[in-house]
Amino acid sequence: MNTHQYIELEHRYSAHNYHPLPVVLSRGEGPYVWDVEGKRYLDFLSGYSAVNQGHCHPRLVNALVEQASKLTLTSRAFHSDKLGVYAEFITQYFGYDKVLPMNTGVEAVETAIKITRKWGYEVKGIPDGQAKIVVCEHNFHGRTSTVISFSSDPTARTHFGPYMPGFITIPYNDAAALEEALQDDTVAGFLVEPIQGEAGVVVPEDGYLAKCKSLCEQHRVLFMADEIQTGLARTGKMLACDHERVRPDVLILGKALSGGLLPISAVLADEEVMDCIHPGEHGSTFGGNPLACVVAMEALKVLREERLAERAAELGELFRSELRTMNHPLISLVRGKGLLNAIVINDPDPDAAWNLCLRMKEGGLLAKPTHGDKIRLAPTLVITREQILNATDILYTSLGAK
Ligand code: IF1
Repeated sequence: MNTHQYIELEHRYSAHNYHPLPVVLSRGEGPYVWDVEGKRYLDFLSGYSAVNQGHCHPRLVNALVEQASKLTLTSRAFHSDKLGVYAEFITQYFGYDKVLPMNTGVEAVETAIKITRKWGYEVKGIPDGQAKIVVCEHNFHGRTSTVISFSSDPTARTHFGPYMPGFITIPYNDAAALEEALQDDTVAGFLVEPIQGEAGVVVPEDGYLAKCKSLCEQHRVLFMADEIQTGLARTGKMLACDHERVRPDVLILGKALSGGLLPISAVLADEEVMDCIHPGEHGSTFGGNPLACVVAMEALKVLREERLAERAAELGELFRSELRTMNHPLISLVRGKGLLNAIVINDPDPDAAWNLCLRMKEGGLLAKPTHGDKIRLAPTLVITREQILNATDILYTSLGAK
């Protein structure tokens, strides 16, 4: 079959819950993917930062294959020989007392919400049923019914009600707004993306996270960092919070925790928080399965041993500098940190960003617009300097004459 036939098949039998770029991929290796006609592309979306280690990293594939032939799932009805080893590894890796392993990112966000509410009642002493969590406008934390309840995006919310109560929305990048919200002593947590990814890679001002963490400490509120997209070396540090030396009370990870091989997520916290959860109160069939434990440990080792955070920092500077010196009238803004970047397209045509992505695709560079006029540009972190420069050449050519 060819591209058109694969797309037709998907359209016929799969729900229309996405509008993908018209490309059908069949192979990935490092920074590259190939379509069914054998054309090679630089992947500048990287599974929305799930493939930080590069497509099909050999160490991760080997770890997966080896464990898959031994034991993949015990459920949590029994122990496995991998969970304790993994839990020790990841808690020491990030410096927390305990981890609660889940699968998808939104499951980890839901887990963080449940743990924070329970801590609010049982430790902070909030009257039962009254705990609130502060969230930011233009957030993206996943697509379950609870999480879209506090989305500010009509597309995410319309006709999915009734909505989960208990959330207060404030403007992003506005510590004063958080201070005001925290006057309410029924607030248990503040859930925030260190950089708003889906909103178009919105980087808050320097010091914002540190100010918010300090306010949370003053008001005995848990600082809950959703590092599902910004974590794991993507922004040039192991965690985006590390840029401000902020230590979240609740750390939420996903995506590249598996290097894109299978869904793995995690919530990390110290015992005062994590020990509010007792046997039978939370979990999932696949959470902490031995296959995920083995892959996640290898994925974290690869990030460190291949120095992918340092690489993201260095190549991110190069990339933004190249984009800015292009000085192309169609690019009104370049923003990002490390290798999580976006350009804002300056064109009245609502399809301008989409059409630019189509031209980039023809040139061998894959990316997709977010919220209309912004194009996220997030390669795998194993990309080389030469490949970054190749990508900027393709982008420049696709932009057309000034
Ligand atoms: C889709 C967006 C990105 C996330 C943050 C939690 C989750 C995500 C900060 C939930 C997931 C993914 C979801 C995917 C596309 C992608 C995305 F455009 F949807 F918003 F990256 F920006 N917190 N983001 O970014 O993790 O449950 O998906 O594992 O739903 O289309 P998940």
